[in-house]
Amino acid sequence: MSNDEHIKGYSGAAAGWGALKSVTRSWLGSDNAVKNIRAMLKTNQDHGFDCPGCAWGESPESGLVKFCENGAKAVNWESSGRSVDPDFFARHPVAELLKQTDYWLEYQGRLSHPMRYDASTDHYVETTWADAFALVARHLQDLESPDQAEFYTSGRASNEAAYLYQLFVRAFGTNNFPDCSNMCHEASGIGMADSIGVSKGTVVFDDLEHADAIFVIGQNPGTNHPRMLEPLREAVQRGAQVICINPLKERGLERFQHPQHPLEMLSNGSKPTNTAYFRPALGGDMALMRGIAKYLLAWEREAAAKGEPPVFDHAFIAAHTTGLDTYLVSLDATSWEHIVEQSGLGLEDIELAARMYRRAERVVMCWAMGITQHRHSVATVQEIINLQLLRGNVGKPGAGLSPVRGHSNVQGDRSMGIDERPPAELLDALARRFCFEVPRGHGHNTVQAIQAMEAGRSRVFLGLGGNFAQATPDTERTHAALRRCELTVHIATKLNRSHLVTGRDALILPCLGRTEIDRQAEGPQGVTVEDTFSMVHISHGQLKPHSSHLRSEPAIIAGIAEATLGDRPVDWSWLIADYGRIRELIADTIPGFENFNARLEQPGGFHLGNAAAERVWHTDSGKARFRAHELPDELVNASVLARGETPDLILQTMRSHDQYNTTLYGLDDRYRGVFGLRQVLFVNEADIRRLGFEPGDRVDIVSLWDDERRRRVTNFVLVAYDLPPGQAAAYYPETNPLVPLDSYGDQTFTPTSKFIAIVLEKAKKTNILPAKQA
Ligand SMILES: Nc1nc2c(c(=O)[nH]1)N[C@H]1C(S)=C(S)[C@@H](COP(=O)(O)OP(=O)(O)OC[C@H]3O[C@@H](n4cnc5c(=O)[nH]c(N)nc54)[C@H](O)[C@@H]3O)O[C@H]1N2
Ligand SMILES: Nc1nc2c(c(=O)[nH]1)N[C@H]1C(S)=C(S)[C@@H](COP(=O)(O)OP(=O)(O)OC[C@H]3O[C@@H](n4cnc5c(=O)[nH]c(N)nc54)[C@H](O)[C@@H]3O)O[C@H]1N2
Ligand SMILES: [Mo]
Repeated sequence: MSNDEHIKGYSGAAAGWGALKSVTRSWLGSDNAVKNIRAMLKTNQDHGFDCPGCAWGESPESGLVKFCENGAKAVNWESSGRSVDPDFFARHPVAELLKQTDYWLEYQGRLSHPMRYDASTDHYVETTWADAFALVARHLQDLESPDQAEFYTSGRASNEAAYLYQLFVRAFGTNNFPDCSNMCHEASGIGMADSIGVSKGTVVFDDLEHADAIFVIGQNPGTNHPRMLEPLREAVQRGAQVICINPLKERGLERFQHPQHPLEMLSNGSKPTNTAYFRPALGGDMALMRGIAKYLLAWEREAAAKGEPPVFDHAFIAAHTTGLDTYLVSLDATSWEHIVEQSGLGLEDIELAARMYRRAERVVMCWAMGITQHRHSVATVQEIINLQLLRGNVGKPGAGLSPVRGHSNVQGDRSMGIDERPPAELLDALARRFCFEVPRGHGHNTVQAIQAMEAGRSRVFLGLGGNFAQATPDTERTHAALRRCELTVHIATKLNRSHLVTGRDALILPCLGRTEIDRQAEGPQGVTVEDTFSMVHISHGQLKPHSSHLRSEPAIIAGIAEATLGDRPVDWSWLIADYGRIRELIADTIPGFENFNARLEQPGGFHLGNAAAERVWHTDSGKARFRAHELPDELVNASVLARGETPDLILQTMRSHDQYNTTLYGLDDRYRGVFGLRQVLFVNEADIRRLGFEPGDRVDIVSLWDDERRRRVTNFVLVAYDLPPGQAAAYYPETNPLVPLDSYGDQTFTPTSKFIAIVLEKAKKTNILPAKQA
C-alpha cells in the first residue's frame, strides 16, 4: 500500500458520526453483535456493569445512555465470540505465536481454559485448576524468601479481587506489588500527598459544572476519556474558559459532536471544546506553570503598590498553607529566559494563560500522562498545586485538582492496598484484623521488579491482568528478565505477548470479564470499583460467561492462596462464596469503607470523601504546603549530553484512537488521520527536511542513553504533522523498546515515556507491510 492510503488527515469533529460508524463496525466485528448491543445498554447503568474502559465518572443527574465510542470498543472486545482454546494452542507453538503482532494475538478471542506451558514441546497444554494452583504453590513454597516473587496488578481488577490479592501476598510475606500505576499517575499521588495530604483528585463531577476555568494539561480526552468532552463543551457554552495545554492539536480538544444529540447529528454541527490552546515543549509544563505564577506575583506586587485588591488569596494562604515565602523566592530566582526556553512558549502566550487563570474565581486543573511520564513529574505536579494554592483554588466548589486516572479501577486498587510502599496504618489494620506478621519493608515497583528478575533475585512473576511484557520499558531487556523466571503466571481474559514470554514454567489462568455474570456458591456476585472522582459503586456482570471453565479473579486468587497457605489467615473458599464477606473485611481495615455493603445500596454508589476538598490537610504541619523546586537546568539527561551526543528530536509515546493501552482494537487513528498503520513517526515537516528526509520516508529510530545499549526500532514511516519544532510522537507499545529502563521519574520510578532523546537513521529494510489484519 502507498503512504497516501494510510495518511489522510481528518477535518471532522470528535465523536459524532465517525464514532457511531466505528462503534457499529466493532459490534459487527465481535462475532457477537446482538449480545453486545444488549450489553452496551447496561453499561454504567444502575444494576448494570461498570464500563471496563477508563476511570472517568458519571454526572449523577445524567439520564443519558452512559457509554462512549471507546467504552463500546472495550465492551465488544471483551465479548468476542472467538475462542483461544486448547485446540488453538495445539495448532500454534509459542515460538510461532511470538511472530504475530500484538493486534493479531488479542484478536484471536477469549482465553477459555487454564493452560500450562510445556517447554519440551513449546506448546501450552490444557491443565486443571487444581493442578495449576498446586504448581503455583509449589514454586512459591520453594523460594528462599517471599521477596523473590513479584505480584503485578493491572488497574482493571475490582476492589474485591485487589483486596484478596494483597491479603494473600502479604500473608505470604512480601510487599512486592509492581503495578500499572507505577507507570501512570504515580507522580500525581506522590506530589499531592506531600503538598496537600491526599493522593487523589479533590474534585467531583459537579465541580466541572461550576468552574470558571478548566485547564486540561497533557491529556487527550477525545480518545482516552471521551465522556469528559461533554462537560468541556458545556463549560465553553456557558462562557467558562477551557484552556488546553498540549503540544499536539488533539481533535477532541477542539470540536465535539454529541452522538446522543439528534439535532446536532442531523445538522452535522459541532461545538468547540476549548477557548485557548497552548502548545509547550515536551516536559515544558513546569516552566509554563512557573511563568504563570511569576506573572501573578508581578501583578500582586503592582496591586499592593497601587493599593488595589490583591491577586493572591491571602486569607486562604494564611489559614491553610505554609512555605509561601520560600516559593516566592524561587519564583524570583527563576529567570524569564529559562522559563521561555524550557516551556517552548513566548512571553505573550504565558501572559495570556496567566490572565485567563487570574480572571477565573474557580479553577479546576486536570492532567494526565503528558505531566506524569517525565523525570521531573513530581515537581511539575507540585508546581500545578502551588499555582492553585496561590488563589485558594483547592477546597472550594468549582475548583480543585484532578489527575484524571487511567484504568477503570486503578484508583480503587491503590485504596485496597496494592501499594509497594504501604502506609503503616494499612499494615497495622491488617495485622490487627488477621493476626499475622505483616511484611513491613518496601517492596518492588515495576522498574525494580524488572531489575530484580534481570539479576535473578526474583524468580516468580504473577500478573493479575495487564500485559507486563509490553507495557513496560526497554522491551528487549524486560523480556530477557521475564525469561529468567522459574515461573510466570497470568490471570487474563485475552491472549497477549506477556503470556508468550515465559519463564521455565508458565500458566495462563483465564478469568471472567467485568461484563460477565459471576456466579458463586451463594449466587451471582457484584464487584465494586472507584472512579477518578472517588465515587465507589457496584458492578453486576450481565452476559453469559464465554466458557464454563472460566473463574472469577477473586476465585482464582482464593484458589492460589488456599493452595499456598491453607486456610491462613482466612477461609478463602468461604470468603468467595459471597463477595459481601470480602467487603466486610474491607470495611474493617480500609478507612473510608466503613459500613461498605450497606452504603452500596445508594443508587450511583457513594463518595469516599477527600480531606483536602474540605480544607483539612493531612500533612505534618496540618497545612497545605507550597513546594519550591528548582526548574531543571536541562531536560535532556545530563549524562546523555556528557557523551557529546545531540538528539535529533525528543519523542513522546502515546495512544492512538483505536487502542486500549497494549490492546489494539484496530489499526486506525481517526482523529490524527492515520489509517491501517501503526509504525508511524509524527514530526513537523521542517524538522523532517532539516534532518535530510522527506515525508513518507522510512526511518529507524535510535534512542540515546548513558549506557552502551543501542535501543532501536525499525521501519517507521515519517508523517509530516503539526507539531512544535524538535518534537516527535509515536505510538506505544511499539516504541517501548526505546525507553531505557533506568530513565525514570525522580521519586516515582515512572518510565519517562513522554521524553525520549532520539536520532533518526535511514531505514535499512523497507519492505514491511502494514501490521497484518487478522
Ligand atoms: N480508549 C482508551 N482509553 C484509555 C486508555 C487507552 O489506551 N485507550 N488508557 C487509559 C489509561 S491507563 C490512561 S493512563 C489514560 C491515558 O490518557 P492520556 O494521558 O490522555 O494518554 P496519552 O495518549 O498517553 O496522551 C497524553 C497526551 O499528552 C500529550 N503530551 C505528551 N507529552 C506532553 C508534555 O510534555 N506536556 C503536555 N502538556 N502534553 C504532553 C500528548 O500529546 C497527548 O495528547 O487513558 C485511559 N483511557
Ligand atoms: N511507552 C509507554 N509505555 C506505557 C505508557 C505510555 O504512555 N507510553 N502508559 C503506561 C500506563 S499509563 C499504563 S496504565 C500501563 C498499562 O499496563 P497494563 O495495565 O499492564 O496493560 P494493558 O494493556 O491495559 O493490559 C491489557 C491486558 O489485560 C488483560 N485484561 C483485560 N481485561 C481484563 C480483566 O478484566 N481481567 C484480567 N485479569 N485481565 C484483563 C488482557 O489479557 C489484555 O491483554 O502501560 C504503561 N506503559
Ligand atoms: Mo494508565
